[in-house]
Amino acid sequence: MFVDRVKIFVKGGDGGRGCASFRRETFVPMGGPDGGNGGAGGDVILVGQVNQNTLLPLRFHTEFRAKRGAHGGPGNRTGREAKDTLIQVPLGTVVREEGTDTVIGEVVEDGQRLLIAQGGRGGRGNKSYLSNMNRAPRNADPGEAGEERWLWLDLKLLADVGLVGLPNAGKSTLLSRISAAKPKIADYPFTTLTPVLGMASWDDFDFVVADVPGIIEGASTGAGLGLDFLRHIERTRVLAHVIDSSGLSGHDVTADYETICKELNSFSKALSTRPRVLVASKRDLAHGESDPLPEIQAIAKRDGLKLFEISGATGAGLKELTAHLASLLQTPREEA
Ligand SMILES: Nc1nc2c(ncn2[C@@H]2O[C@H](COP(=O)(O)OP(=O)(O)OP(=O)(O)O)[C@@H](O)[C@H]2O)c(=O)[nH]1
Ligand SMILES: [Mg+2]
Repeated sequence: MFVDRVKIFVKGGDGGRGCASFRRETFVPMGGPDGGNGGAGGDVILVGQVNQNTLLPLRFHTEFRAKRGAHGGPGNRTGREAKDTLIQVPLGTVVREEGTDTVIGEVVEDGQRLLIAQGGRGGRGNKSYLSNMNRAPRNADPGEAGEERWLWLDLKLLADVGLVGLPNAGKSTLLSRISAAKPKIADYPFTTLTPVLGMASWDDFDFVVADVPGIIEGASTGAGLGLDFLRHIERTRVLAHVIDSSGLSGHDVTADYETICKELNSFSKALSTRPRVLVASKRDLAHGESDPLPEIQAIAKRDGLKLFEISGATGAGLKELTAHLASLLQTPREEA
């Protein structure tokens, strides 16, 4: 199961109590106040982890309470600050407040820290109330309560290229050939159930390719694996639309093509204008009259898209495709 949305409860540690105490020493008759302040409670902080790619661990552990600060002590002893509670999350984690849906922040870099629940300040000890007006203050404060709230964490994968297409089109096969990723590949639809990322490279330029589950009609409103994974490709910079061109799928390629475009467009405006290339897959299987390539070429021409003919089996066309994707990504955004 790929978990990309979890709800968690977080609470910063309470501040330690301030201390009310007076110096008592032999030969010092009227010792002044010497109660120290309480220590601050720990914060709850998210930390970006490049090696992590799901929010799954947070499904089993949903409550995070940071430690309270130590209480102040006599002899001006300040309570120790509590350690922060760190939660490791994958890059692309977006945090929203439950109820209001306000975005609190987003973790996008390795090691990036995002404060999600502040620890309370320590209470003042009576020493800090000492003034000319009050030489013997007896008041000390309790620590401030730590901030607490419910949050939604959503994961959006950060990839440069998103592979989109119908189930069984050959997306995972393509990813496995242009990167070291080992997605599951099989001759049935919906083999890929969770997005898989792979790192492809061309001439020292590395880029991340996301293989997502196949898209079917109605995906943008939740059909099939639906919205969950369309979110993942929302932020890719380039889409590679993979079309089975073996002629053996029994599908009408133009209708298939339109289905995917329609779903992407209705999911998000931004996706509909994303730079796109067409990939005719499984070329090694195509032959004769049933070869749908002319139809795919016509679509490419009509929509002004660059077309790549590839085969995951023979490796044909993969270099050209990888080189082109790399060059698209290296072009500044406005021109890409
Ligand atoms: N001969 C040949 N078979 C291919 C090629 N590409 C994919 N296949 C086969 O087509 C089937 C589907 O390939 P996948 O890569 O799993 O397809 P997918 O698009 O990832 O499918 P989903 O994950 O279900 O959306 C598998 O049996 C592959 O072995 C190719 O270039 N040539
Ligand atoms: Mg797949």
